[in-house]
Amino acid sequence: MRILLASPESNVWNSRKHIHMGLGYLAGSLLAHGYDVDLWDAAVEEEYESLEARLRRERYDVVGISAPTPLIPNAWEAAATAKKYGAITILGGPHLTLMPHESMEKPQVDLVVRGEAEYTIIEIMQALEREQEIARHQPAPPAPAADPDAPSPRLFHPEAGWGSILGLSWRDLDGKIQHNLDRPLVDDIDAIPFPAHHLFKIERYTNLNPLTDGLDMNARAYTIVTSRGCPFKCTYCSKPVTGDTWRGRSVDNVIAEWEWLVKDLGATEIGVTDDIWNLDRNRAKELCRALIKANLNHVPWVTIHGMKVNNTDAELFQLMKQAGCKRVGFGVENGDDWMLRHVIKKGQTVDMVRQAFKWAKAAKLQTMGFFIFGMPGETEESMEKTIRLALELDPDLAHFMMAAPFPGTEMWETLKKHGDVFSDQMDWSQLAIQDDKAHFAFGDLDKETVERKWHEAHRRFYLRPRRIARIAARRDTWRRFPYYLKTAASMLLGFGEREKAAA
Ligand code: B12
Ligand code: SF4
Repeated sequence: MRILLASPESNVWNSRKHIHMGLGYLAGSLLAHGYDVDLWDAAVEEEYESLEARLRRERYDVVGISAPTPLIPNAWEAAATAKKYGAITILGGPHLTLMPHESMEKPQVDLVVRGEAEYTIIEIMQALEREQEIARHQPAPPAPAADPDAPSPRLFHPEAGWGSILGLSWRDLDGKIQHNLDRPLVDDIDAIPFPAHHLFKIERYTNLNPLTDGLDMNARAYTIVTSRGCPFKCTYCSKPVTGDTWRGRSVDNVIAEWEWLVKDLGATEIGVTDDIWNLDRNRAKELCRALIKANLNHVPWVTIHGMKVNNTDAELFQLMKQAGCKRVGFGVENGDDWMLRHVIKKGQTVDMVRQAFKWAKAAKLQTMGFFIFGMPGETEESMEKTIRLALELDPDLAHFMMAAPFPGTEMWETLKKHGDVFSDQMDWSQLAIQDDKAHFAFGDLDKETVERKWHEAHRRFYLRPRRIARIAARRDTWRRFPYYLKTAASMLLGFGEREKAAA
């Protein structure tokens, strides 16, 4: 049985293209069980060959499509295309874990998988094999389509064992949608096969931080997940798949994958994409020592997402530097302690942030800060404090984002209770976090003010003479000048859509 795993893409501005580890893990699991699997990632395929063209050129029995919330409309579209070419369609990923029923109501979606899926996907393939056997004797009727031009949803024989696959949503022979019990998080994550890194067309992906390192389309930038989950509950954070418990891989298991990336696949940069890489500080230090011992510290690596400021110390940053780490990213979020404590609930203070940056800079690591604007309860004054903190910390890269309410988060619940912007007709594609539009107004704070402060943050941070001089002195700035101009247009010089309309 041939399987294509696909990631659709929105037209949201994004500075980088990273490999999709969810699909990589699923492909790794399928290969380990002897299945024939290919990847199609719109981020790097679309300009060469559309999904439709691929499906026309090659026949796949199953097409699996991944979607975070803002990409779900693209995923439905991709499923409709796959269905046209006769494939069984499976959707999975964060949005499907949150809202499986919504997608099961689409006739072009045959199966929905909730949660981690390395084991679920194998059980699905096995059930499909049993299903083929059964269908030889008693074929399942297609469900009648309301619209004769619409695709018919696929119905499945319960005897094939569909009902016992945890984390699966499917349709029985009466066309009734069945949501099986949830699948518990995988306990022993060392037992999961490595992601199929070798299947990615790695030279088409960008380096991990093109904004500071140049847009190198030929970088061999891989990512690695050394742990899954996070016990914190920041009110904006959506982590439906990896969950609220932290599960670390053993140091030996991580080193084995790292060695494969460096020695066999020629990685030139590695990104650690854990939710919270340093929850267990001792393990983080052990991992650094092991990278040094295994001579893997000559390939630079960065923490893309997961450093929490209050799980750090000076020794950790020094060890990271010796282990080859080039840059650390921190969720700073806000410059106002009241906001951090009562609204964001991040379990950190502004002083903790200052201390972590000091240690990281002393270890000669580059720094990156993530800042959020427009959380419920935010004021113009708290946003001003955030801008001032960004200027004071002066990271090499500051990511300013506008709060995006994902279902399942505390922020979503707050807005549902008090806000008036939500309905069942939500346009999910509007929830992209790298967009230049505020996603909601709350209390006295209107969208225009949030957008104005967000643009102001970019201008005040990036247009400082010292900063411009630093960027101008870099050789690759001039190599990628057109790309810089495009970024500047949307973030530095631009106005939000609403500001433009009001002007
Ligand atoms: C690295 C990362 C990125 C990278 C790489 C993107 C990628 N697609 O992997 C970059 C920077 C490019 C990125 C971009 C975006 N990201 Co991102 N990203 C992450 C991060 C930190 C790690 C992803 C990861 O490796 N997870 C580990 C793997 C094992 O889990 P997984 O991908 O969920 O896959 C498992 C299951 O979901 C399931 N599954 C997934 N796909 C499928 C498909 C099928 C058919 C099946 C059966 C199962 C299945 O099986 C997989 C194995 O168990 C996560 C946080 C997190 N912990 O997941 C955020 C996260 C996924 N990102 C998020 C968002 C919002 C985005 C953007 C939409 C941001 C934007 N522009 O607005 C874009 C979308 C880009 C895209 N095409 O997907 C949100 C999604 C929230 C939500 N409710 O949907 C997360 C959860 C962060 C957060 N806490 O808010 N991201
Ligand atoms: S933002 Fe980071 S620390 Fe907070 S809950 Fe999400 S993963 Fe955990």
